[in-house]
Amino acid sequence: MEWTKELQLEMYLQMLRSRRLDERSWVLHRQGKIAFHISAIGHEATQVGAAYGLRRGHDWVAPYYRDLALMLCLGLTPREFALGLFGKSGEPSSLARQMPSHWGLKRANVISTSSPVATQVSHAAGLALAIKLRGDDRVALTTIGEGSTSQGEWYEGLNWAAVHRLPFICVVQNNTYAISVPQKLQMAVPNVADRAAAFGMTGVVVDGNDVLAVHRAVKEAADRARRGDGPTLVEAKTYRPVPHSSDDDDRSYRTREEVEEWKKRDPISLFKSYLEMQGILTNTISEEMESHAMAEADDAVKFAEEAPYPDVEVAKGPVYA
Ligand SMILES: Cc1ncc(C[n+]2csc(CCOP(=O)(O)OP(=O)(O)O)c2C)c(N)n1
Ligand SMILES: [Mg+2]
Repeated sequence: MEWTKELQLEMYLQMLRSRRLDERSWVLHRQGKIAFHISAIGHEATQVGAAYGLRRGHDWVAPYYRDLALMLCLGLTPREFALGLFGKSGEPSSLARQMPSHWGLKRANVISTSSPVATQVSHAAGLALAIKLRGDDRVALTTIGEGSTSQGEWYEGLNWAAVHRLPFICVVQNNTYAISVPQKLQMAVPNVADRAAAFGMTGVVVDGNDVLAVHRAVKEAADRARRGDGPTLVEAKTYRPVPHSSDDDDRSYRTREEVEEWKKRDPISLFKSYLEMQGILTNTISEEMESHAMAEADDAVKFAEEAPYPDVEVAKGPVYA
């Protein structure tokens, strides 16, 4: 697979946009300005690679809470994200009725996210069935953490997708923890993707810190789905270097040394060095991109801080209609 310079720079910028906005969200939380944040830091290569493997805006996506970088690639604006952080009027996912990062973006074919983990998998399998019945050329992609693959919905969704050879992709973002629970207490196999054989679908393990590798894997899965050759389970191995959410203290279940080790595999640093080595990313471009990402985060926060809260009648309304 070949990647143009432009495409690689675009993916790099997407990773940077997500990281800077995410870091800003942690600061807002520590300043006491927002109540909650759940982070995509460390997962940017997985999510940007997956987004770019799709026909964005055409394919259907059932994401999970950690998908900030994925959502930005699908067209969620930083302002819209920030409105969600502050619970302000105009938030597109649920009119600010759900917690932040419970995505939904109608114009981008992103369906509403529910808090119980793995429910998105059955939704995506249903979307994939609808696509097949209509005979269109879309695919349905869902994302999930490795811990949540212990839920029944995950087995049911994947089995269904395999039995009916649906245009379905499940990207498992394996960051080795489900809050405090390590992978070895969730499953007796080394790879989530090893289970693909039991469903009768293609399973792929990929380096989730390598945006190009994830892009290739998801693009191949989407091509397979569009050919009518059925679903794919893509497992992206990555890491979460920050606490599970702003409500978690990760010092209680892992060492600082372990977290420090991650810095050697930070997906943004890795891709940056690669692009510099290839002569694709120059200092000038890099600085421009940094300023762009920072300005976007500044603008989003200012916009959301100044935005009004929803009217009580709107805030009380249902999430699902
Ligand atoms: C059915 C259900 N059980 C428990 C929870 C609480 N919970 C929210 S996130 C989470 C951990 C999920 O870990 P993983 O699937 O590995 O995803 P990660 O957060 O690591 O990306 C848990 C247990 C929930 N939201 N839904
Ligand atoms: Mg996890």
